[in-house]
Amino acid sequence: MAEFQKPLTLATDFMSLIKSITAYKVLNSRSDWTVRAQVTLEDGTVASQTVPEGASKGENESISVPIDEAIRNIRIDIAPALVGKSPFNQRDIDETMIKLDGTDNDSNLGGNAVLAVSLAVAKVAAKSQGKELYTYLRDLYLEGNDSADSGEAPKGSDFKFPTPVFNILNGGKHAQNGLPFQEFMVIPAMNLSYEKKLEVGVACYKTLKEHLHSEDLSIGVGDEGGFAPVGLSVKEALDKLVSAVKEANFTLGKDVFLGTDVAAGSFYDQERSLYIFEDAGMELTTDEFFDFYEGLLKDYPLIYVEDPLFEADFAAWHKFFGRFKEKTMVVGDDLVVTNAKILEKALQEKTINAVIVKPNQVGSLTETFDFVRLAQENGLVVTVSHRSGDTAEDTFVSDLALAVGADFVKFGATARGERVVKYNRILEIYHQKT
Ligand code: 2PG
Ligand code: MG
Repeated sequence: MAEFQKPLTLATDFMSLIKSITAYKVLNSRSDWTVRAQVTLEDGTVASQTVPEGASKGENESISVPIDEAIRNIRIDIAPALVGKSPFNQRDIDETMIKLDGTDNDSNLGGNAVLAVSLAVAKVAAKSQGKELYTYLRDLYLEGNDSADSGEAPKGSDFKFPTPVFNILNGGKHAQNGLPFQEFMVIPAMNLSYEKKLEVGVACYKTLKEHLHSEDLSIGVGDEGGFAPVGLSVKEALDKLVSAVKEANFTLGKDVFLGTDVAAGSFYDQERSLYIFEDAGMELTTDEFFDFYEGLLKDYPLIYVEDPLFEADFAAWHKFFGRFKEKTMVVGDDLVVTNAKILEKALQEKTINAVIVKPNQVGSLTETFDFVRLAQENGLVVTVSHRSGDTAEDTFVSDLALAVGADFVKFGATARGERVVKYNRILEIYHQKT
């Protein structure tokens, strides 16, 4: 008797299942160990993925477990649960791991373990289909997008190229140079080509270097490749950016704008409810800090302000948003930690008009997509970001930015291999597409 044969209509009928998953440790840019997961399909396709690690983290981020535990969890717990599954059903892969973990912050298996596998599966699936990762991710993203027609996501073969925000002067936890704000950024005008925008970032980076050197300030760099001189106040740091932009012959407020990631939680004293600028000997109440921002927004073309306040103080964020939203993008990072549930709250309480996207804050690709979808449905500006501890082999966030149609990318300065490789990957795609 003839055997029943399934009609070969589904593309997945031709596709390979997961054969094995393993993991081992590799080094990141801060000389810390990180996990690399490797996934092999039955058809022999192999892909691997490392995960980054932040220094200034939000309290609600997915929890990384120690490296040896992460490796063990991938080999002993995650691999048996995923072997035999289809790598093309990303939601099933991610939900299986989330269920296996059983917590809402990945603290059993480790967000580092779960994310490494989640992203490696997407990569191996793309590779097995012979697709570029950004194309595969775009299709995956749009599949779950009910409002694909009305959202900001790219359609068909159209890809939107993001504007980089270049962190060319480092402070906070990335530099330990006494500068309280973490990142000082130059942002090229939106109407330039991606390549031109990179040229603008490079030019400002170089003039900043010359400028600091001429003033006998250090030109050593911080974790994200920006310069990290000691002894500058916030305003002096912004003044250095202004000089760099001018010396590169750009017009500030026309060709180039400024931005900052305050990472305010890293210098907020929760017990005393004060923002502490230790080196400057300043202690500011939230209201005083608002006045400080008023001055900054008056004096500098700051179009991007990330984490201006301690993340748990939603009432202050609401007030800040009401007061400054016409003047600048109010960007939530530690506030929302790439978590759709927390974003819902942030939206209800009217606190932000822009978000940062970092897959390792939430622990899986599916949850990252759910977050971006919600952000875009609500008209928020989207920035896809690296972490301060990152690897030079990892360009997943570059492809992700293209896939979701991000408005901005934040990959640090145009220096240090692990930063440059991410800008260059978008350049590579840019040349494929234009
Ligand atoms: C941030 C990030 C990346 P970290 O705060 O936005 O720039 O820093 O990875 O240390 O959290
Ligand atoms: Mg941040």
